[in-house]
Amino acid sequence: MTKTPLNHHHSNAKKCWLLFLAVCCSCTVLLAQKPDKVLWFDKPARFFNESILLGNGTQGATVFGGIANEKIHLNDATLWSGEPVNDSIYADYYKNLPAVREALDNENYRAADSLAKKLQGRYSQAYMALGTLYLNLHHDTTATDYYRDLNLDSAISTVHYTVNGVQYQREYWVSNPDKVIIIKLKASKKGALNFDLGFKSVMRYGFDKHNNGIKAVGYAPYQQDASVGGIPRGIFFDPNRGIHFGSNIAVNSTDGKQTVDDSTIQIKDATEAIIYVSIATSFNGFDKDPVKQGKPYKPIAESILQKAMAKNYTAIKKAHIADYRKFFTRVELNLGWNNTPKPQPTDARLQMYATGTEDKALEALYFNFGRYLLISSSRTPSIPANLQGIWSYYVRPPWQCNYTTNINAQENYWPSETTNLSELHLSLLGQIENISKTGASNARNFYNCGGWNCGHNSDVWAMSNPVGDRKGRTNWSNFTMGGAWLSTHIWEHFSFSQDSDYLRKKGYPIMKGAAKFCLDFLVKDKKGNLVTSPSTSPENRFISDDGFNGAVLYGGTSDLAIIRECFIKTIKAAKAIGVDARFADSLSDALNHLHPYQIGKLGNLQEWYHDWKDPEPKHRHQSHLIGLYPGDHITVDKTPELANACMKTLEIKGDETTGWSKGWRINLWARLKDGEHAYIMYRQLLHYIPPIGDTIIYNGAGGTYPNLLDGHPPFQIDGNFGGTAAVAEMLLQSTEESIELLPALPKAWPTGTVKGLKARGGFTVNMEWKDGKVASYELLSKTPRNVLVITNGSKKMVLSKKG
Ligand code: FUC
Repeated sequence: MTKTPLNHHHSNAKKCWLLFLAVCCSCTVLLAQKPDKVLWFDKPARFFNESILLGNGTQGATVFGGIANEKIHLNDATLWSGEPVNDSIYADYYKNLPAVREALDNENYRAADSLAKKLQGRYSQAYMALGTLYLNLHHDTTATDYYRDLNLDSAISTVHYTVNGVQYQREYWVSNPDKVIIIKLKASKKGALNFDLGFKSVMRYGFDKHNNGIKAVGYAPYQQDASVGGIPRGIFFDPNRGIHFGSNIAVNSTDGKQTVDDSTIQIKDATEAIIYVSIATSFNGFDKDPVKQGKPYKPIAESILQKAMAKNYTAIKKAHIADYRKFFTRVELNLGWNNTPKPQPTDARLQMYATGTEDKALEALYFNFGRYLLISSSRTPSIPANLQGIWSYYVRPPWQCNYTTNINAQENYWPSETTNLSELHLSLLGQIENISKTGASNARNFYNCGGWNCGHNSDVWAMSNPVGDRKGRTNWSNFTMGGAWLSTHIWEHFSFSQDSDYLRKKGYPIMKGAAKFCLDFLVKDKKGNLVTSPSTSPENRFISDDGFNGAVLYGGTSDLAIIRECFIKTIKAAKAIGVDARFADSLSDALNHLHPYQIGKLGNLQEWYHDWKDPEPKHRHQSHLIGLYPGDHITVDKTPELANACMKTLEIKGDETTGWSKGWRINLWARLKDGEHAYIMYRQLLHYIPPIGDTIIYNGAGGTYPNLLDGHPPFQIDGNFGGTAAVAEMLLQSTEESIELLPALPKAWPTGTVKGLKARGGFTVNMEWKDGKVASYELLSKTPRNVLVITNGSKKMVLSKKG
């Protein structure tokens, strides 16, 4: 193995970039920036999709960077509508199951579709906006030299501009160690800083008496009914119910005068001021009443604020940077900078990229930004990143901003292990544990089965019932495999981390419960093979032989693919910790009797039990390909016919689809070892979507907004995470037996380096490649181990180094 130092990062390319900057640009800020680590803009954000998102994994701030009028949306991962799940209302729903099965046995798909609605329960609750901080600066509304950025090296956003010869600077960040949101303002001229600050909320809210600042208090609705068909339904507030919050806001200024009333703070004639914001909610766990058993949110918010204000500002900042960098710096990616266009705001770069311009640093920036977003949104125990991470300003967010467990919740966590953020996966794994509890009643109530399951959604209350309120469209409401799919994340976490203690004590029993539900739920088809009944294929529809456009059938490929993944991984888990050999045998036996994959007339992987036509052949979902990615029981090497059929399915679907779906397809093409197609789709994912205001628009091409957020449309964070995972998947793929380097490298990335990617088996991989071939690499693991490495078409056993 040849070894070259990994940290020289194409020094020539970098030198060119810096030289170019020095010649072309007089602005020192731009000189110092890295085009793969900084998002920047030359004007304030008008809309959310232009703003900068900050977060400590629980509290979030959305910064607009307004000149005279600044607003910052505040969020907390635990502020949701609703109360703990009451599943006793579903106790006898299983009595509706036999009729659906009978209709399906009789091939009466029309009857099955309408009977299946009796197997639907309530919709999930919604993630809530907490409030908005308003700053009115008493100076002109127009400025020169405006600059706004987010530095991914430090998770700090800055804004500066000049008004009447005075330069104003701001710095924003959200600290995880100290739990506060910080905004520091500074004027270049003594005493030139004059502003007032207020808080508003779309929740019910008011202000408690406070001598030194603002104490905002409020509460979320105890019930928020999802909109159906775009029509909003009930939203119910009661001060004695639901999650309550407190947000304390205070300012430290070096000089000047501070006036405080209960709802505003005024600063006059200051030179520098630091705003501290703390947030706490009464949420105390998925099964605790947030009022009767709620957390003392008011004293918590107060104590966070007092502690932070008593601390040295620089110390808080240092602790924030160190804490964030502990995660962020684990991976360093360089795809080459040679053809990066001249320094331009991020939105302009995206627009140029959409015209076909090469910008490898932008491609790396998107990857880095995805890791940044996960670090910033996924550090709350048992509360994973939701459809918008933690950033939402709606009372009625799109799709309730919940957890959608037929792809979206899972896709959020695809980069967690491969890009070396394994601890962040724990938020999801904790929630899966909670879902396994509500899911056990669910399995019993709706299907008379053991184990646990989850339908199409979940929320902060770990709800798991099928949604739809008995009127929902069956193509998505009646999904039964959310739990089985989620359970595979437990294996992924073990496979990468090798944490057998976790697997034994926590993970395996949950996996076993998910598998037990599937075992109980399976029935025999007319040939004696095992199938699910009823079954759906997220969120697609078929046209049956007699022309019925339906969604409920038996033996849908996606259900069976998820069950295969669930069983294969549960068997592996049982073996890894040496338990339950007999249960594992029963799973192997069921695997051997599952209705096998079928290849359709068009050479595609058949989605339905029968080779039916699709009313929408280009449908965004491709859940029947789960065995190829994120699963691994379909591979180019071991099951080439099935892999080919998957490819055919993707070809039929084409490349135009929603953001998350593009994110998924890049990974699928990478697993098909087609780096060129993966790259085409990566460019598609980065397709520029112009900001069109804050109204929620549900159509248009999927892609990327000016602030690099994924557009379904509307904004949905899963595409960011799917895209980030996909870059890793193009550079490295691993199984429990082997590691393949550059399995799907596109021609566009002939030269590069990556440090810190993770492979199954607990390995860390650093490598460098030149002319499309691996030039050098090193494997590190806690204890040195032999592993089969595939590079440049050849295989060899390599002993990893300790590290
Ligand atoms: C599923 C998808 C939609 C959207 C929603 C949140 O229902 O089919 O495209 O992503 O989740």
